[in-house]
Amino acid sequence: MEEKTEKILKERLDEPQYSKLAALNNPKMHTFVAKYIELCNPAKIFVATDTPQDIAYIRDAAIRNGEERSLKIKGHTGHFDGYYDQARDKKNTKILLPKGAKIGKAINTIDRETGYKEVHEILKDLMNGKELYVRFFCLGPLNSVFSIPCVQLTDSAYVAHNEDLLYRQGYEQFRRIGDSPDFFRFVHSAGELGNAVSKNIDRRRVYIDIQENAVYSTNTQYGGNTIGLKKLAMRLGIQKASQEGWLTEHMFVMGIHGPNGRVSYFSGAYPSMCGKTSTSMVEGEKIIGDDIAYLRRKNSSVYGVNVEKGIFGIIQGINVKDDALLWDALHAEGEIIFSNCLITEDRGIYWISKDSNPPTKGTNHSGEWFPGKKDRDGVPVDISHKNARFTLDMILLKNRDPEMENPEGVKVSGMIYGGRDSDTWVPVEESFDWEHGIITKGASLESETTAATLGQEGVRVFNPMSNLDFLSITIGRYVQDNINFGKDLEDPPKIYSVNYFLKDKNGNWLNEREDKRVWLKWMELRTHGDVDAIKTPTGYIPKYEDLKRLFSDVLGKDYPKEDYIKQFTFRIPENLAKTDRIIRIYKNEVIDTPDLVFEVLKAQKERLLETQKKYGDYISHFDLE
Ligand code: SPV
Ligand code: MN
Repeated sequence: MEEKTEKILKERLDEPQYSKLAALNNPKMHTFVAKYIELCNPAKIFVATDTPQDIAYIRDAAIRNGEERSLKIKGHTGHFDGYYDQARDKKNTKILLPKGAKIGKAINTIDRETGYKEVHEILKDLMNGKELYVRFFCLGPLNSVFSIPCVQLTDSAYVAHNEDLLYRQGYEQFRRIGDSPDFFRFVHSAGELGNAVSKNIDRRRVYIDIQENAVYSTNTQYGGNTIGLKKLAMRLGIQKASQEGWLTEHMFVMGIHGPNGRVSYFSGAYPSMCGKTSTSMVEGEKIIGDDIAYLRRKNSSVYGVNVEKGIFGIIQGINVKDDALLWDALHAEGEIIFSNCLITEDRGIYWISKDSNPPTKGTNHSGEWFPGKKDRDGVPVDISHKNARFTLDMILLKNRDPEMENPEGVKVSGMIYGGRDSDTWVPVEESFDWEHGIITKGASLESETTAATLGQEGVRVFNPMSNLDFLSITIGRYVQDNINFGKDLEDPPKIYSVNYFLKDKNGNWLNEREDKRVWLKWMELRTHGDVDAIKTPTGYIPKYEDLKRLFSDVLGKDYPKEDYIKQFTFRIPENLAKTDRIIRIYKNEVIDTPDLVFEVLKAQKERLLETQKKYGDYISHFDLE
């Protein structure tokens, strides 16, 4: 290491911590750590290796410094973020954009020099009086072509503890990479605390430096803003993937059981709160990951891995009937962090719609809570925050597929795109081919806003591949990367859309939550050509007979023909409006739309118009042709 770096590290670290750092032969990492120790000026520094003792030190520190409290069930802890620090801060999350670079207005940016200076001024002395944790992790399985080593600096033991549950330990991976500069860097400080929460959220910043593969996060605690390896690393991953010819996707990866012991792997992208985690956790199937996937090409197929090894999931609405597997895990002994839930007097946990017996007092993110409580703006305070979360290592899950640690990844047979859509897409549909799927399903993904977000309900928001919030390259380039990725593969994954949120004219849901188990089985069969399908202008839909059999086999339910007709009636006016909307967005709001996007969307529009001429607006009789 450089002399200056060595001097800083020797001065600031005690001998055991210094030796742990010095044992890694990576001068770039050493310089980075020394730079932020000098700037942020913590009182104390702890360097964690992959040993159980070091991991336990972090876990205990979170309790010791009041960021977490022990709960009734062994291993469970509760944590609160500040009342106004409960979600990803999109406004203050910015890509540091180098001079002259153009990325399009859909992506939040700040001039690199200005932003770099601003956040470094904020970081100055920000860890005053606090302990800094230096952590090493690995994105993707260890020792694999997918692995990306990461170093995280944080003054929050809660953040570091979350990462222990969510990511593979990476100290040994750092040993393996030697002096390679190819790693991601994260600096986080919760800043000054009051009542154990970040006090100065006006100086909350999440700045992403794509030039240095670094992210700086200040004056915030909420996981989506602070857990470097999650959505912050995703921006760096998207850029890296784009340069190297692979994909970083906001996708689950899961194994679906077919006939005769067959398991086929699927990945799936859905915007937040659209059923991504619950799909990956359905009964009877196997989970590899619930949130982020890396996908690479090999032997003319696609292979995928879970970037993480744990789940940071939304807890609202999890109930014994619909989420049996998660319910069991959340009630068993084991290391679980509950963030922004209600903690009852007997140190139990409660969340919105857990069961029909809500407690009448307790402590939540707003402090002491009671029914009818309002915040300072007169807004009612729910029993837990809508975005309240649980963090667990997937080792606690019975349906965890050990293949998740396979350094080769799993072969992906199908990719699914799903959004919240009350009236346009049918519940499940297969695209004609790779390009058609990427363009009319992935790149055309929209989702309706819910009561869980501010503003009007039911407004459609464009969210290509459910990755818009995390893009660090232009939308056009990202879509082109996706198109290129599957182009000349002999065996590309089939691409599907799903829609769990169809409603009838009176606003009633057309499907039950568990119906998705049938759609998954149908897609699995389709990838092997085991069932036929009906061609529509937008893709292939299931035949009634196949669904009837699957509803009976999978759910033990009858599936009346009327239900099929209601759900799978093809809606031409809505599909035409959607196609026009997407064409308009790619024309007006995206600076570098590939021509192919317009060609494929226009061809789809032509098919819709022709079909409309022949059969009218609403068609439920394709199968009678
Ligand atoms: C999401 O919102 O998509 C999440 C949680 O997975 S967060 O970490 O906030 O991104
Ligand atoms: Mn997510």
